[in-house]
Amino acid sequence: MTRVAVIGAGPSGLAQLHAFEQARKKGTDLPEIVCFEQQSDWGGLWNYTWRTGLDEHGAPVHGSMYRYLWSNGPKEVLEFADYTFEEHFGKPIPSFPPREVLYHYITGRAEKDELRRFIQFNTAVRWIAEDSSTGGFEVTVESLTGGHTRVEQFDYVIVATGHYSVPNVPSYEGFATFPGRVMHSHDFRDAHEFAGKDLLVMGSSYSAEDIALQSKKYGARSVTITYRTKAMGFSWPAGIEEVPLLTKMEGNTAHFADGSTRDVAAIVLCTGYRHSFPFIEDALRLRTANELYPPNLYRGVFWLDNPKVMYLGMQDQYYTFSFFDVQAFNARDFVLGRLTLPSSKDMAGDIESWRARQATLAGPSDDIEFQADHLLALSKDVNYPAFDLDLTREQFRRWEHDKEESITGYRDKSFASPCTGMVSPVHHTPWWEEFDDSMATFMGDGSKQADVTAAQAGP
Ligand code: FAD
Ligand code: NA7
Repeated sequence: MTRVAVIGAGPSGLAQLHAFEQARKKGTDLPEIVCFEQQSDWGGLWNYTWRTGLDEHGAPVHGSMYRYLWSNGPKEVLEFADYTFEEHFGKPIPSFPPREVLYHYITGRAEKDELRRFIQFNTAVRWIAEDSSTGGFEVTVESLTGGHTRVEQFDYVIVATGHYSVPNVPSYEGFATFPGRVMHSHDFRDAHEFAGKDLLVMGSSYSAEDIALQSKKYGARSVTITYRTKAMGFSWPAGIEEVPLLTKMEGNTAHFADGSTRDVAAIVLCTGYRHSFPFIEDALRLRTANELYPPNLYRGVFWLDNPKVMYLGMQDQYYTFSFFDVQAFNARDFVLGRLTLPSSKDMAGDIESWRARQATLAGPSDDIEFQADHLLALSKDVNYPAFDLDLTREQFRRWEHDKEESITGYRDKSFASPCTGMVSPVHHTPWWEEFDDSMATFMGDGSKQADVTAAQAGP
């Protein structure tokens, strides 16, 4: 029997299992699907852990999410087309939910599908190698609870291990003698840690933006953000400011490229992550920066030199859950023989044309159009349910505008579902004043607000 290995049970891996399960429900005989997940439960990054450093098995902690994390984009742009928020929660909910609510949504669909039956938890993939005698793969897995290692044969391998877990950690002069804490955003867990302190945040992307805001919200005395290429340029609340790149630390004193200085008590490096696949042999290993169209992946999914190896969710991400779904439908249909890939030369040409366009992108608006077009192209040959993709393009544009208008207020806006057209209610408490991110509080009286939305809703 044909065997398919899915590595990881985060949103991408679960999307893959869901895609297969959808086919099975429609009468397709499935190959044997085995999903290996090194953690004890599913949800990937959304499965919050307090741990940092090494996990209970002595392996690097996968989790990079932190307490009080709220969705950084409207939930409407990531909604599963075949399992809407309204279906899951039984009522419309606001557009920017906290982590626990999104976790509930992602795993709710997986529960409904009973996907646990495909997954071996506490099982880490240690090595994947081509098996030239069969044309398939030898996959070495380790049971973390039993301590046993075994080798299994598979015909297809789908890598869904994420790429926001292995931190990119630069070093700057003076870090070694800095008398405070230097940490990467991967290890950031609770903004209360910096209450009353002067904090230095390095970076100018999503993590820097959010961790600076979180830290101020939960009581940091000041937050200085140091950027390498370009300031984010938002209208920051009092107590947050952006300065050019750090040149060195001298004791507690940070020196910046414009000659200014600040005394700080702690440093958070929001300097991004590395795509890391130490468990895949060289010939199959994706090597890429965090970009929208990584090299050597046809459709952003199929490994050019051997398309029986597929990667999900490896792009820099504007679209997430629905994008993973459409990728997973492509991978599924290839495995089921419903999707035929072009010649290697044509696949290489296609990758190059996307990457050539990628090289011309001038900023987030272009990026969003690019990724929406990518999603559209991926949808063409598979039967993923239709949703209003053009509405999501517009919503992303509005979201960008909302952030420019108010970096502390953009999460208070409301959007319409691209699947049902239902307009979300506005959350009962402005995000900047909401210190409780629990699902109970979030859901508490959300329904009471449903009737105020029509006046405030945009696209
Ligand atoms: P992951 O969620 O990383 O899951 C990968 C899974 O693979 C994990 O469960 C891991 O344990 C498992 N795994 C890894 N290696 C192995 C191995 N060798 N063997 C077995 N199992 C393995 N996206 C949004 O849409 N909205 C947000 O607001 C948002 N906020 C974010 C905030 C932070 C701080 C970060 C880091 C990311 C955020 N993201 C957000 C993006 C996030 O990448 C996606 O939402 C999503 O989690 C990606 O899913 P994934 O399955 O591809 O990867
Ligand atoms: P990103 O989006 O990859 O951004 C990384 C940032 O780190 C970016 O601003 C980089 O600056 C900066 N960087 C990288 N290396 C350095 C060095 N050596 N010195 C100074 N600055 C550096 O990662 P994020 O963590 O923000 O976001 C990843 C995901 O997590 C995202 O999906 C969010 O939803 C949460 P550059 O602009 O390249 O000069």
